[in-house]
Amino acid sequence: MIWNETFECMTREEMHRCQSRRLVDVVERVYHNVPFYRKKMQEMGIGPEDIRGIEDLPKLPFTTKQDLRDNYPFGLFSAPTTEIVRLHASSGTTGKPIVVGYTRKDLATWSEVMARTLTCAGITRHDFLQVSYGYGLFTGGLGVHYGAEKVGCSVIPISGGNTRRQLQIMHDFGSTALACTPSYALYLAEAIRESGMPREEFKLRVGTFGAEPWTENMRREIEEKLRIKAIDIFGLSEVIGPGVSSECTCQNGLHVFEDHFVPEIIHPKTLEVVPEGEEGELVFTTVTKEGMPLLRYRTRDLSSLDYSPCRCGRTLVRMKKCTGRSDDMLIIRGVNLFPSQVESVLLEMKETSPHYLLIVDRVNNLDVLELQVEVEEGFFLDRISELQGLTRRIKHTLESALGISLTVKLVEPKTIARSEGKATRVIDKRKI
Ligand code: DLL
Repeated sequence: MIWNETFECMTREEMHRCQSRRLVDVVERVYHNVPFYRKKMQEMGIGPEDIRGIEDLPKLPFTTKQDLRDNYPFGLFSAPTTEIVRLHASSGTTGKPIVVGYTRKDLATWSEVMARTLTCAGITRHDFLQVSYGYGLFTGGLGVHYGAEKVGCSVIPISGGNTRRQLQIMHDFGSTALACTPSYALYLAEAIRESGMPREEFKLRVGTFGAEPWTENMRREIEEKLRIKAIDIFGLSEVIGPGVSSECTCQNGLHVFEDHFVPEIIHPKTLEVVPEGEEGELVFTTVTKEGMPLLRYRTRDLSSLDYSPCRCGRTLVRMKKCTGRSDDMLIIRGVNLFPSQVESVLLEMKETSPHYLLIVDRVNNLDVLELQVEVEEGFFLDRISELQGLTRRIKHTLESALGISLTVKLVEPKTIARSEGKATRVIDKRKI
């Protein structure tokens, strides 16, 4: 089944015309409403009249996470706050989050693209959908929720965590569909096995998984262990949240909802658009958003685009499953984390040096994070109680700054290997 055949199955020419019309409108909008974009365009010597269609996209300026941070919190909004009806946020490169604002129309767009996403996975109003993404500032929970209500599913807004309760509800309510991160899906699979509840008593048949990279191997493992079809869904807060693209049941690339989010692939160094099919950095222009439209937003996610037709009948371009990034952002249990966030917290503490190492691993299908940090020279603490106190303080400060739990290990000065070039800050042992 296809949710919206008009937009999901149009010819390439029709899609071009649709994107062109919408691009012209959005450029006009941001030029007049967002000083940041007006200034950028003026500096480049272009105005809205220079953008006549989608072929003019490469003339427009890029937007980066840094730009969002510089304009924190609401500087890139293109609608007055009286029109903004929802705010969401995700981690930025330092302590400050990235903030996004939605108008009522944006929420309707979001529900629409999420309804398409769920339909792509074969989810219908006959399904009981357990939404185990976090609800809150993170876009996962509420994003899936509204789309699922639009489809007419029986939505179970259980949010993340509390695995025992997840299993009980899944069992007792007869959940047929599951939405969560792929790593949590694997964790749930193990938990079902350990609970001793027979798999036959569960009705689960499909899952829509995303918010972090996962491989074909992981897909196979989830599909075997949970005995379901595992569908990859992609999105980012800056663009809308989940609902940017989704696999269909062919599981061969993710259909981008390109009538709303126009994708490009650029070379991360030269910033030139690469030829079709080549891998590079994904860039999105939101052509229908009102609250915070973005021009050529650099996601830092690596992928490629495939315009060939798909067996499902959708003509929407497909992006390759994302498995890497062109920056150092880590995703740990669905939470985005930059090593620089850890560094800025450590730099504020006089007892620790900025020499540190983040060790990420996956234990029982759950990501675990350990921080090893050197104690400042001359500060080495002899008393165990002092050491424990400092460890607790670092752990507490980081956990509240990052929104993720971790273990902290203090090490003696000069024990973390120094490198001659770029320091190694992260050892990622997860074999996904
Ligand atoms: O993770 C939105 C989302 C929620 C997507 C639920 C899918 C499901 P952010 O927290 O802003 O938003 O993180 C966005 O997560 O730039 C990618 O690096 C990564 N990411 C999201 N989905 C996938 C995926 C949500 N399917 C960042 N595969 C993005 C690989 C993904 N990486």
